[in-house]
Amino acid sequence: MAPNGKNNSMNGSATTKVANNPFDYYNVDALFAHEEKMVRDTVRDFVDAEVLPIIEKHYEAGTFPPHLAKKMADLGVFGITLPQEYGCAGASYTSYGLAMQELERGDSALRSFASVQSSLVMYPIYAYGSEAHRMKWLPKLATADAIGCFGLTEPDHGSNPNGMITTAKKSDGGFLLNGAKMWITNGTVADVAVVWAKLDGVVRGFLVEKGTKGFTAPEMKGKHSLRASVTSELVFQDCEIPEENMLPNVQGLKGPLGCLTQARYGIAWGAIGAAMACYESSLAYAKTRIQFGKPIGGFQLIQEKLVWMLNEITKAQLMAERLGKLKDAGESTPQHVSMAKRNNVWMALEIARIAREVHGANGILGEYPIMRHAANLESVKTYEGTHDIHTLILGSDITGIPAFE
Ligand code: TGC
Ligand code: FAD
Repeated sequence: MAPNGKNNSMNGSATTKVANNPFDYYNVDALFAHEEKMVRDTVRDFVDAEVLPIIEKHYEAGTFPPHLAKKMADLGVFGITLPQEYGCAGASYTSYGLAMQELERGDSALRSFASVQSSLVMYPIYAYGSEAHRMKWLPKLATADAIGCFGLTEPDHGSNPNGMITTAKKSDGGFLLNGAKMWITNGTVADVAVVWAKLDGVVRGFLVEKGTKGFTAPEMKGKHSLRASVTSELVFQDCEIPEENMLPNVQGLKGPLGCLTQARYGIAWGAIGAAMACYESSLAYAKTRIQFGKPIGGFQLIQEKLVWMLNEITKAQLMAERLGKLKDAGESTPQHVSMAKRNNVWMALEIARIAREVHGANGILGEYPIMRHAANLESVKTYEGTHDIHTLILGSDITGIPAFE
């Protein structure tokens, strides 16, 4: 109440609103369509019921919970924006974003799984594949009866994929693939790999099926980040690919970069989910942890941290919501996506670090989600274009002078 005895809030309950929905200070919710909120709430319930109770155990063990792939498929999150004729949901990009936000509130590994399956495997098959490719793979990938991976990065070519040395050479009835990819999410468990290689110096996409002669996908071990995600090498030694397994409808680096734009969009939303989890835990902790005879949430320095978190989450939500609208209208550019990926992942990682401070020593325990998100977000800040590469993409766009050359 204000000193004059009147309630200062326009709707009469500003503080109640925060208490009821600690993540949505500006009622961004009102900007989403009914179906979009339904998608978000369905994925949110799934994460609360099926992911949060088990994820820390899997993170510690360094395993992805395999049964969750089918459950995510049942929610319709794989290839969620693709047409229904291929067994997909045909939903809006905003729905896709909200689903990614909720998955990453659970763990970045789940959002990674969905990003790769949807944006890096189903999208190129849909956008660059033949009708036969679409019919063969999309329905199976939508139901998780097949798992996919995306091989672009090489041991010596990360930020600069155009330098790739993996080659495809024409052979009788197809191609021989030689080279290696590294850091490939889901490589070991994938039934199909979308692999980018140079054919006569031009980047082309190939569908490499599990069990193909000359193809192996050993798992990479020793990660201290994204521990609940499978990461692999892909090795091709005179790997024989049938002619019909080349994606016919794209040539050049714009093929893989077009897929990255789809996945980076999902990450821009997903990062908000990780930030929400850290903020929610911090707010609850600050209200209950007593030091110097009162809850630490009563100290100005802790309040500043909480306000900073909520302020940044609110800005990130508005940016993602606007980006979703642009994308649904077909008006977004890759640079718009770069800005949101760059900002929102940075914001989430900063929030995770500040959340760890709010939790004091308890912040390093697996009992709280903080260190898991912080460690995961180090990968998220690096993959799909590092923070600095997105800075340079934007710098090039606004000055007209590319810094890469
Ligand atoms: P550049 O000359 O700029 O572009 C080559 C062609 O591509 C077009 N293009 C794009 N098209 C669609 N979407 C985009 N985002 C695009 N960016 C560029 C461009 O118009 C051009 O087309 P055309 O018709 O003229 O040929 O290429 P560049 O070699 O100078 O590269 C620029 C740079 C550095 C920005 C690019 O190489 C880059 O983005 N590097 C970062 C690499 C990266 O993000 N790798 C990600 C690997 S996959 C991954 O991390 C998955 S993690 C999954 C998970 O677990 O969630
Ligand atoms: P580098 O390119 O070697 O960069 C090292 C540093 O140099 C960075 O700080 C970078 O910003 C900086 N730098 C590079 N170039 C410049 C420049 N021109 N100006 C200024 N600074 C520069 N890849 C896939 O293809 N498929 C996947 O499924 C996949 N999954 C991944 C999963 C995980 C867990 C991780 C960690 C990575 C994954 N990646 C995947 C690879 C990821 O995309 C690359 O790690 C990323 O693109 C960066 O490449 P790099 O690690 O080789 O770093």
